[in-house]
Amino acid sequence: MMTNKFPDNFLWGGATAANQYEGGYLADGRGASTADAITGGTQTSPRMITYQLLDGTTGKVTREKALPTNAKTYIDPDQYYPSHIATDFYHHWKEDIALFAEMGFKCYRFSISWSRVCPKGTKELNEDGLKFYDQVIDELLKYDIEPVVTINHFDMPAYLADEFDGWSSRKTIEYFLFFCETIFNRYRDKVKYWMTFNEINILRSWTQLGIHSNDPQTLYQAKHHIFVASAKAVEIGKKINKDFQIGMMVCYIPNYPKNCRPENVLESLQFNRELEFYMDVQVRGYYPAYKIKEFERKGIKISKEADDDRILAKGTVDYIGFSYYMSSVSDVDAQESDMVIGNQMKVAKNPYLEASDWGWAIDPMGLRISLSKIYDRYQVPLFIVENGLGAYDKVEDDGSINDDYRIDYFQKHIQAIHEAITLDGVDVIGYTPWGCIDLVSAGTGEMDKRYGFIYVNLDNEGEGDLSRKRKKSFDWYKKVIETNGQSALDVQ
Ligand code: P53
Repeated sequence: MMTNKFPDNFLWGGATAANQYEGGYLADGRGASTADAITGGTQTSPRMITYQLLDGTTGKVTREKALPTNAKTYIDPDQYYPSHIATDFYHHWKEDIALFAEMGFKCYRFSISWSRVCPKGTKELNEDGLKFYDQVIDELLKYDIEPVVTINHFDMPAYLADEFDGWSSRKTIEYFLFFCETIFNRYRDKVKYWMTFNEINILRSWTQLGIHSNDPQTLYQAKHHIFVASAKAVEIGKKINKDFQIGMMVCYIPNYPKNCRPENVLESLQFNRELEFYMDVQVRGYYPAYKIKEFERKGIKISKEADDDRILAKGTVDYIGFSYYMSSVSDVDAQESDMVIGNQMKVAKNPYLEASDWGWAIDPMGLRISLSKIYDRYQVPLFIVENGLGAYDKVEDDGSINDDYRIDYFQKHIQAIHEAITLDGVDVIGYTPWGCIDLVSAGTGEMDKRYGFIYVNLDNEGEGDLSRKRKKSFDWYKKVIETNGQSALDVQ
């Protein structure tokens, strides 16, 4: 029967990631991760990676730059690294989960820090690290909140980056699978929803992949190892519990051609393939023809082991998780000065849309378009695991935070999801707004870019008592969940 409602078991919730939220960076036996060696920043001053060479000299580079071949992770005592404390979920988990429960969360998406469980990333386990996640998961289940686990979100054990050049080594696959098997077994009866790699399409450079060089050959070889690792994780997970739902996760930024000029249409097609490539491999189980041709043209040679193609074909995912923040535009004639920074890439400005204070185009209809495009192409369940508005929030004298702009953003996006479900027939299983509690921005490393329903008292330099406060959007979202989305639809 056609219904006009969100599905009864729709997973409303929120999302975070260990490197941006947990803190507790060396607590209870945790090892350092690459994310711990990236400094803070702002919109105008980029985050830097700090490193040390064998002769003891130190240096720093932006994340776009390659590191010297033998550079090792280095924490400079004079720098501020926001991941070390982040917004301290490590010491506030009970209080924060109580707030999530108060909003009525049906699920909560978080990532497990690999170096908390395996301090070096190798097969040595840190039982105390696992105990932290035991507590978190048990606390969620106490409130009937379904845990949704991202296995790897933008970090890797520093040791693997230092000793193996991260994902450029095949050895890293084996270590990663040990980590997966450990948490799959441990949470076999407690966690059903997993996703392997956060925003697999935008993973790059040392911080996310542990690779010292950024040339396409190294990058795509590392990504091949990640594809194999993900597919193998699916295979292993299903053996541990056949009911596991194991998904992929892509940063989905749909691209529109500026107009009907064929050059722009072709450019846009190619831009979209940069996202589709990852879904093609992980949902269909093989490399698409356009990518094989691109590799040939660019002289990129992926070295594969005999079994790799079988592994990719066997380990296809159960659902597609994706983040959606903005759309982008292709215009072959765009001048540098007309371009906005939508992501790591520069994209042409869309004159029909407003943008956030960080230049991200706000496009609710783009979410309906994205859901339709993805579902039309793959016909697997879709999970919107990130969406939200990064904004400057102001605490008023009376302590209130009136984030009407955020309410407006969510309202329109929830309406778009509803249209995709009821008008287009898209199978959407849930919605977890990003940074449901304030946390460190991945892109800029600052606190000022806030996403939460819950405010955390901490600034860009790490000053603040970390106290939590409900924003106006807190009660608004609570109502949305209580009415299974209806309250967001009633207002126009
Ligand atoms: P921040 C760029 C474009 C779209 C999504 O991003 C992105 C990024 C990376 O900066 O990342 C995802 O914090 C990511 C989260 C991240 C969130 O979007 O730069 O999965 O870790 O925090 C928002 O505003």
